[in-house]
Amino acid sequence: MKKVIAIFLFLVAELSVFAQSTKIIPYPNNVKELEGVFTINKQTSIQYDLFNDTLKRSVSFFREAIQTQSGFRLPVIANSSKLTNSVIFRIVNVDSLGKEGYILKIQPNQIEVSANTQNGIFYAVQSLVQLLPWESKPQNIISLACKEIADSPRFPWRGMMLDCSRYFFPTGFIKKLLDNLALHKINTFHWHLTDDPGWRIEIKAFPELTNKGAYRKETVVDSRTGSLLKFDGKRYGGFYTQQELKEIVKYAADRFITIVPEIEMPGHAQAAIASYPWLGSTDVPTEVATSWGVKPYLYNPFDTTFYFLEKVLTEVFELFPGEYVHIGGDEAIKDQWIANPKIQEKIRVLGLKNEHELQSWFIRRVQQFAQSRGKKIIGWDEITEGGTPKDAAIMYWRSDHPEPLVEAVKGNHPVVVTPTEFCYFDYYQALPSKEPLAIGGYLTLDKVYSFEPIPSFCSKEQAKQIMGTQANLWTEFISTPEYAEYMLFPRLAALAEVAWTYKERKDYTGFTKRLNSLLNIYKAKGIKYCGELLPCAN
Ligand code: TNX
Repeated sequence: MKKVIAIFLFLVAELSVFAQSTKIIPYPNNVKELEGVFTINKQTSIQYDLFNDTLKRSVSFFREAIQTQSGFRLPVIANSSKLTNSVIFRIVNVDSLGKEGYILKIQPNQIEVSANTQNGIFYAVQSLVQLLPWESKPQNIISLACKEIADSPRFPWRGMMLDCSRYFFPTGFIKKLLDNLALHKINTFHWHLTDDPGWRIEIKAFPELTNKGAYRKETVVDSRTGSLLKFDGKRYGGFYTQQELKEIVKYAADRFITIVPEIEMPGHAQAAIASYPWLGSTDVPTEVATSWGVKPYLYNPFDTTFYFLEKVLTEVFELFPGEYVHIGGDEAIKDQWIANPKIQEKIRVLGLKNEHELQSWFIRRVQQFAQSRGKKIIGWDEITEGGTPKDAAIMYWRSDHPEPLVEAVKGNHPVVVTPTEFCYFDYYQALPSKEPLAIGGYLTLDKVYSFEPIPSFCSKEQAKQIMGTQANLWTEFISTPEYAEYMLFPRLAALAEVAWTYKERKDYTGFTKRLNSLLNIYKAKGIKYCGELLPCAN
């Protein structure tokens, strides 16, 4: 009997691997393998309605990929003048495809790409690009196996967060990262731009934020040494000018990625308070933080602070056109609010019970300002403490504190589920002894893959509040682009599949096989991924 079960399980496993022979990550939600191949050669033409400017961008990504693969640039012609040996792009109107879905039909005589929107066309192109023969050198003829894919994502928020405060990452790296997010059909780049060790966004109304706040006098070398901290003695810093930010926002939009900027409050505000001491909650001036961890510096809750934050946010809203702004809200220990008699008086005058309610009042005030400018706020799950501001979205991160997740869902708030246990890519991914120094934790590729973003307590109706998930790359221990890539890839491939592919379609064995092909693209693109200890490395 045992033998029969073993043979059965083997066959099921084989079948599922066979079913996933289409080497696309994240795996499409509908694939039908067809007979035959389509051959791309010098005579293959690209066709689309040349008056439809919106298609031009996505089509050009496809042309560029073919040029890299084959060395030739495919001619573009107007729609329907030639039907064979063509790749035809069309905007259609198919309800089931939604905003980001697409159909990709590879037949022996033509490839048809269709979607309701340019976003969908772009994702079809990403799938097509992954099907190219990256395992071999550029070729004159490219053969693609025929198939029909009808695909659309499980979640609308498929994200990745990068902390650029602890370490600053140059614009060239951010652009490369955006390219690579797009390859994985990630559509949200959450950009952590302010924190204690550095303010990274130019704000014209408050130049000291970057004159002063973007630089620290030195950096802790190994913060695990407890009270015996060692410092490198070197000034460190940098920031993004508004001109650079505008370029990056456009670069992201061209790849259908929305940037969600994060301006931390009321805590993680030491760099801002170092720049403008009147924002602080004590009379003792401070400097930009030189080490990591939770610092006591909080903005004070007086009108001058809101004047400041509203000016800052007005500039932020102009730079970032997306609907959400992230207002942080995490790890705001209340010592300075407790110790300040004027702040205690404010709590009394406002009729609040304690400092948690003051934080909630603070965030609500910012939320109302954002709302008046047509923006929504999202905050880390601590913003549920003392009462969740109405209409705020919650970013759930504390795996060991499930209460805010339950409260957010019950309170009808949209939620992005990004718990430390599955989504913290600053954690080790292999045995710590074999890896560069990291913050701690242990998050392997298969563990990321096993993540289910919809909490088991959710009803079908409540599940709709889960907007999606994201990977978080905090950078206390990640000071270079190379190391950031090592921590991100290929774990991001696993998370992308969690966010895009329906639960029933996921298959880790199939994923690791397909990952072998994706690694060839990583190599071609010069991504310094973590190749060691991968299940597919042998
Ligand atoms: C917690 S996640 C933080 C960050 C740290 C991170 C390190 C969150 C909202 N706050 O400030 O960088 O842990 O893993």
